[in-house]
Amino acid sequence: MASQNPIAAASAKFPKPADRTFQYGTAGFRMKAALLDSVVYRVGLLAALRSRKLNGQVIGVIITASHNPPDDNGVKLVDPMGEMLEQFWETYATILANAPSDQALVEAYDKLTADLKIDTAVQPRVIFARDTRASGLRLVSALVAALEASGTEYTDYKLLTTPQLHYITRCLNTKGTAYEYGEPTEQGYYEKTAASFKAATGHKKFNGPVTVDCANGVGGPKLRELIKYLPSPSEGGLEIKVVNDNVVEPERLNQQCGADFVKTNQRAPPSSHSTPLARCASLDGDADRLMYYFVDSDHGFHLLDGDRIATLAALFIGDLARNAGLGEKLKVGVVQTAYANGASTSYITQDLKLPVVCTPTGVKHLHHAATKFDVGVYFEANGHGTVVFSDVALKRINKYEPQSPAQSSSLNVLRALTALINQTVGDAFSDLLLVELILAHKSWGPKEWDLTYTDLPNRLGRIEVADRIIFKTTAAERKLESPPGVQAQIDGLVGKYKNGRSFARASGTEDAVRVYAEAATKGEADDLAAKVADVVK
Ligand code: NG1
Repeated sequence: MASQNPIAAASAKFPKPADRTFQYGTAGFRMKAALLDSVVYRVGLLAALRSRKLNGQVIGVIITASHNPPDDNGVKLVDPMGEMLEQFWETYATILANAPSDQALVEAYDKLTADLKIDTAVQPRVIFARDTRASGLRLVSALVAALEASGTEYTDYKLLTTPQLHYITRCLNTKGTAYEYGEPTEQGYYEKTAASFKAATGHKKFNGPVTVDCANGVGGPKLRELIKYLPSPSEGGLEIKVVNDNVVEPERLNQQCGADFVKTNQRAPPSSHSTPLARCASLDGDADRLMYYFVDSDHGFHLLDGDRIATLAALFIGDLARNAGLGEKLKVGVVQTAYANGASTSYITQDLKLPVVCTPTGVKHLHHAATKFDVGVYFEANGHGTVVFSDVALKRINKYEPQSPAQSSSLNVLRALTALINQTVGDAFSDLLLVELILAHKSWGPKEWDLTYTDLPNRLGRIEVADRIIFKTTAAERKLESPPGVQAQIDGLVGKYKNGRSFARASGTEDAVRVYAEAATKGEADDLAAKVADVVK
């Protein structure tokens, strides 16, 4: 009987590995690609349910494992406005992924349909894309099988960066409404990004090229495409040098390059031959994270991470709002996680005089908190983030009548920024162009940007423990409430170091506990991290 149900029949081709339990976490489902076929099939079913529940709005599915090694892969859902899947539905994803048999899967699917009062007459619509991993196409076939078995109308956008799929999802769902976001195509994305970048830059000059390491991932070919839409260097446009864009050999993805390599190792990719003060940037494997860095004349390496991008954006947007005459009417705020360098937090609150909110790790938390401001700037230290403008802020910016030519020019830049910045999710391309145009407006090189504040020396460690689940946190992950007594020991250690700060939390994406420490000197930060790691072990 079971084989007559199309969902069970198709599921039989993608059996669940018996010994595995899956969990939809901060990064969706992510693991060795060989284990993912059943998971992707079931995510396809959930996408259909989610679209039906939302009256046929388009749901996005992206197949990527971002900065993970080449033989990993992953899958994530995108909600209609381009945001991450609503948190409650993560539980439903987990239920479907763990149904032990084809028949149990059908039962779980039917139960969700009934419990969530889903109207089965609604036509579900799903779009999807993937990064350049070798396993991507195979996983797409599992996804398509689910979409066909559930009667879903779908479009395969083939290779896209994650932020591009978020953009297109939002465009499709807002088309013809007052909130139309753009043309729902890859070309529409390039056109909107390029036109707004040009408008925001005006006649400002770029001080030399920027070299972009694309992690040998999907960002390489897509950045080359975007460049075709930007003004050329001979027209006074920005020169972007694309490196590490080998997607012909997928095993090179994220290897010795990319944003995660640079952030974790605090050094440039070995292939980099950057000259002093030249601007360099690295994307991750699906182009949603961005890191900047440069070397100075004694070849010292300087990292300009997500905290730096956030502070630069907050500084510039705050100034623009004031200069446009909207200072009192736009509440700008910054959202960070516990991993933000303490010096960046002090700079934002004391120098920029802007409020900072700290949330748990994972961009969905930051994004949510950022929407509480008129203009919310949010970045994880690892370079994933964006700026979101509330509907009220957009109305104010678009309706305001400038009182002077100076106000008018600031207002024009601000308006262009609202279109340039991908408000659905962190987008390395729009973040890159944002940084570049800010530096051009300020006539700053990377050194001037770096001098805005001095990072506290810090150390991030990864500790393997017997059971990471026992590590439970509070205060936006800055304190441990369990195991009992551990936080008191950490506090005791921290108190012994000048400018000391440290916390431990279970990773949401790896089977480990992460320990972060910062202090007045590098030696002390390393020492504090090692001592806290001993407490955690
Ligand atoms: P976990 O493994 O929970 O620390 C990591 C990153 C997050 C976020 C997620 C999702 C750090 C310290 N943690 O989370 O910021 O990007 O992966 O990819 O960078």
